[in-house]
Amino acid sequence: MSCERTLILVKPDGVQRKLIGTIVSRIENKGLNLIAMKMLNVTAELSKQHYAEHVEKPFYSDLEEFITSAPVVAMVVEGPEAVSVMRTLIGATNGRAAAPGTIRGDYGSSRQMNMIHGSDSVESAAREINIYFQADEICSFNVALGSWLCAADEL
Ligand code: D4T
Repeated sequence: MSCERTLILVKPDGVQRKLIGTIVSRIENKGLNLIAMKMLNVTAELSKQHYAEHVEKPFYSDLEEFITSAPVVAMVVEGPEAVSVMRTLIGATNGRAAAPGTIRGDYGSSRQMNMIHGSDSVESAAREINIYFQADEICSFNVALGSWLCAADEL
C-alpha cells in the first residue's frame, strides 16, 4: 500500500452552497491528511489545462462556463491510497446516480454541478497538483495521531 496525494476541488456550486466546511470535514473525518489549501478563481486557460481530456467534448463549453463562474477551493489530500479512497468518498459523477453516503450522493443531484473534483489516478493527481500548487505551498507534516488512524503495516 502506498501513501498517495490527490488534488481535490470544491467546485463553484459547493462554494456557493456553503459546503466548503462540510466537504473538508468529510475528508478529515475519513482520516486523510489535508496538506495544502487555497481559494482561487479558475480562468478559462486553467480550465483547459485541468480538463485537457474533455476540451474537445460537446459538454466542455458548459463545463468551462461553470468552473469559472465562482471561486473554487483547491486542496492536496494525502494518505494511504488517497486517490481511490477520495474517489469512493466522492461518489459517481452524476449526483442522481451517486450512492447515499458519498459526498455527491448526499448533497447533490446534478451531473455538472457535482460539488467536488478528485483526481482519477496517481498520474492525474501529480499533473493536477502541479497545475494548482507550487511545491512550496504544500505543507506535508507528521500527523501526531497517525498511529491511531492506520496500522504501521498498512502504510
Ligand atoms: P471530476 O473530474 O470533476 O472529478 O468529475 P469526474 O471524474 O467524476 O467526471 P468526468 O471526468 O467524466 O467529468 C468531468 C466533469 O465534467 C462534468 N460533465 C461530465 C458534464 O458536465 N457533462 C457530461 O456529460 C460529463 C460526462 C462533470 C464532471
